[in-house]
Amino acid sequence: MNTLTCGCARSTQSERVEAGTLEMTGRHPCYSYEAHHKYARMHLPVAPRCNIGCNYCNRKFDCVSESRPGVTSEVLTPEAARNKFLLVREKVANLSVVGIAGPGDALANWGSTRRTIELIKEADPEVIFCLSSNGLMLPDYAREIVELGVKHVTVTVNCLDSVTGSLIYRHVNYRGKVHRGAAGAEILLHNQQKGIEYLSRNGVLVKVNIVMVKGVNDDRIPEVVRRVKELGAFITNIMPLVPAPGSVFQDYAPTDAAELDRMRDLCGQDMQQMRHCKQCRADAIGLLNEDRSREFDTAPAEPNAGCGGSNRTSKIAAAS
Ligand code: CLF
Ligand code: SF4
Repeated sequence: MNTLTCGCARSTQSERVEAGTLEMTGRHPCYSYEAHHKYARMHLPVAPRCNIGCNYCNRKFDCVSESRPGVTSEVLTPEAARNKFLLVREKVANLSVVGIAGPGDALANWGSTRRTIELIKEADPEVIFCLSSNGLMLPDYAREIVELGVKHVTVTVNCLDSVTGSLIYRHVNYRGKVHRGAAGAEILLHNQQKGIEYLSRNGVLVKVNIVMVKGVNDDRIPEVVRRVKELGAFITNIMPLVPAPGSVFQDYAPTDAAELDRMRDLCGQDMQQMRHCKQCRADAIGLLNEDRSREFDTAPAEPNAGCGGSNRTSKIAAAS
């Protein structure tokens, strides 16, 4: 395994974060509540594959950890993604962030993800890049993420212990070998924490998403929040379970809104909480509460595709 060594262990997070990064964060609609009314983001769906199996996910749809189920996305090559960015930049005012959030995992498709960032950086050095990942491959790629200048990374961490993890993750495909149950969860949880610590110590603002599943991980969420705070994370985003048809958790109750609020209040005593997440799709464009992705749709429309109101064709590659 590529060993990550952290920066100075004694410096505080604010000392490690450059002023420029904090300025960017003021224009990031997910990291800053105030920014979400003003600044737009666009997601580029260049990452179709995933390397783990979450029980709340149906891989016919986008990654549930950073998007809502029931809609599918086209998949773009890095070159097509750059071209789409140039088109959208002309038409969407205050576009500040380009995010890669699936429809699978950004790091399970690292070649495409990295190339997309490089191409867009060449075209516009001012863009704020944002990545979302399950964190499995962070020990391999965190250093490159830092070197690329990405300052905002989201990692979904649902628990700290492999027994709870085995209830959430069916398998983990790590470097070509499939690990099931607690053994797979162990690898994933270890890599997530190692990656969050490395990124945080190297000037990246890490947001941690947590999917709240009643009776599975809900009583463990406060300890997840405390742990990721220790590791240097910037903010947590506790998200409701939206049971995806066809997923293992399809018959589980959706997370109750009042219980979610109470959990956010409780965890807010330890750490800053995001409360304005829209669980957007992997090709979302615009303000968080005003998705304009269909205006820029390049996929041919198909009648009766029935994807939660969208009629895009799913071009997502098979899950690992
Ligand atoms: Fe996209 Fe995610 Fe970056 Fe935001 S979304 S990769 S951090 S630019 Fe934002 Fe959408 Fe919620 Fe994600 S509202 S699902 S938290
Ligand atoms: Fe689905 Fe992979 Fe996202 Fe889990 S990390 S919700 S399996 S796409």
